[in-house]
Amino acid sequence: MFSILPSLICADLLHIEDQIRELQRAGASTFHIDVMDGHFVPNLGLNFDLVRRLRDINHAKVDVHLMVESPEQYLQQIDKLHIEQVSFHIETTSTPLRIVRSMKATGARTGIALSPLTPIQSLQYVLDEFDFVLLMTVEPGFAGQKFIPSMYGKIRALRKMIDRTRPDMEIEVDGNLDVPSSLRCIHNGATILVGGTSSIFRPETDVFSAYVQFQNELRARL
Ligand code: S6P
Ligand code: MG
Repeated sequence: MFSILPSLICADLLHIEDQIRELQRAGASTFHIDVMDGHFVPNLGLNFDLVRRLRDINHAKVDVHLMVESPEQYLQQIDKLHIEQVSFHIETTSTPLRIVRSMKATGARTGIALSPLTPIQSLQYVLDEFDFVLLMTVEPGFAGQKFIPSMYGKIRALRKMIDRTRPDMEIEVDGNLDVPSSLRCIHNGATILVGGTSSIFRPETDVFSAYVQFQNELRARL
C-alpha cells in the first residue's frame, strides 16, 4: 500500500484551483505544501495563506513540509488551520522534542524530515516521538532535481530501524519520484510518495490523467 501526495509548488499557479479539483476527482485527498524561508534553503515556497484558501476546495487536506529555520514559529498557524500533517527538518533545531510535542498537541500528525546527507542515526533517541519520517531523496529547495541513488539504501536502513519498535510508522519520500524510482522506494520500505514534476505535473499531460496513470502503473508493477 502507498499513497501519492501531489506537491502543489509544482502546480500551474494560474490554474491551481482547477488542478486541485482535477486531482481530487482522480483520487488525491492530501496535498504536499512546501514552505521555505530563503535561509534553510535558498528558495521561497508556498505559505499558510494558501493553505487557508485551500480549505474551500472540498476541504483539501494538507501535508506541510517546513524547510525553515525555527519551525516552532509556525505553531500558531498549524493550530489555527487544523493542519492534518506537518514535518520539520532535524537540521533546523536543537530542540526537536520540544517542537514535536507542541506540534502534536495541536492535533497534527508530526513527522521529522531529513536532508540527504543527514544520517538516520540522528533519529535514534527521538524517533518514537514522531508519527512519520520524511526522507528527502534530493536536496531540499527545488523541484526538478535528480534522484540521489544512495537514498534507496537509506530508506531500507531506516525501515529496518523503525521496524524494531514501530512497524506501523510510515516513511514519506520526496524528490524526483517517477515510476521506477517510486517502485524502488516502495520496495525498500516507503509508503508515502510526493508527486511533483517527475510524475503528476508534466507539461505534456493533464494532471488528472498523469495522476491516474502514475497510480495505475505503480499498482500494476507492485
Ligand atoms: C523540494 C521539495 C519537494 C518538491 C518535489 C518536486 O525542496 O521539498 O517537495 O516540491 O519533490 O518533485 P520533483 O518530481 O519535481 O522532484
Ligand atoms: Mg517537499
